[in-house]
Amino acid sequence: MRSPNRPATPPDAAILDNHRAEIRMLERRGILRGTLSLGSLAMLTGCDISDDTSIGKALRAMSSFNDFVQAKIFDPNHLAPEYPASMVLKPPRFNAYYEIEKIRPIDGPNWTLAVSGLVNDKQAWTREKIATLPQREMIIRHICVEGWDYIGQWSGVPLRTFLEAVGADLNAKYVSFQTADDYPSSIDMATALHPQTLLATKYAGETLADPFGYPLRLRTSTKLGFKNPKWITAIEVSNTYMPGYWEKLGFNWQSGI
Ligand SMILES: Nc1nc2c(c(=O)[nH]1)N[C@H]1C(S)=C(S)[C@@H](COP(=O)(O)O)O[C@H]1N2
Ligand SMILES: [Mo]
Repeated sequence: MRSPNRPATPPDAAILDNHRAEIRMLERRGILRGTLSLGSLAMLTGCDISDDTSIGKALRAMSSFNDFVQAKIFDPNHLAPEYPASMVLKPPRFNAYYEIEKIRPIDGPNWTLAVSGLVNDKQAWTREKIATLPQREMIIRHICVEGWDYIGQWSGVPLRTFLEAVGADLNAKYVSFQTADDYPSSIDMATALHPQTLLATKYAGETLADPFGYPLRLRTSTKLGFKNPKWITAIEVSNTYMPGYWEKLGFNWQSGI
């Protein structure tokens, strides 16, 4: 029997290969640019950046330099622009590293959120308990590295509020997320505490629909789309760097300011 929070069909290597092919196509069309193009170059050349080749080393050095610069210029008080409700795209646009048909939503009634690491209270959270925390709404632009974007209206609990509620060490370096579809992701504490970083439970005032991360997903206004994990099952506060799904494939970890 499969575990309640796990999709029936975990994404396999073939699906990942398809996505790599898609990235190569976007690269040819010049859609991927800037700090990400080096990561894409790694994929284009088939260069495995976990390999200790010189190009691998160069790519890693470049990417950690980009992380360093982006962390330095991140302003914890600067708010990303918000938009009028009339601009909100309904329904939102879907993306994941596999095809939408493969999505198996989380088992809602049995879903719980695990909390671990540098926190005082490691009790699991239910949807009902999360709903008792103060909520915030924001209408922000979602930007995907594939070259598309949309305005979305997200509501939920500010991650800062949640971290305070569990007595997290707010001086820790990272907040990491595990998801039901094996898409680990992590952000730095400055981003986690930013007022426009939400544990989102609603889109356009309605409970999140399955493809968009029901029942809980991250929505940050300061990072690219891929840094917004959907279907979150666990949150960990730590000082250990954990590259996410796309970062392991060469994408820049900060990917936003
Ligand atoms: N769990 C999980 N979260 C994910 C992804 C994914 O494949 N799995 N894809 C990311 C990418 S690349 C983008 S652009 C956004 C898409 O979010 P949306 O479907 O709500 O637009 O989710 C991000 N979060
Ligand atoms: Mo994305």
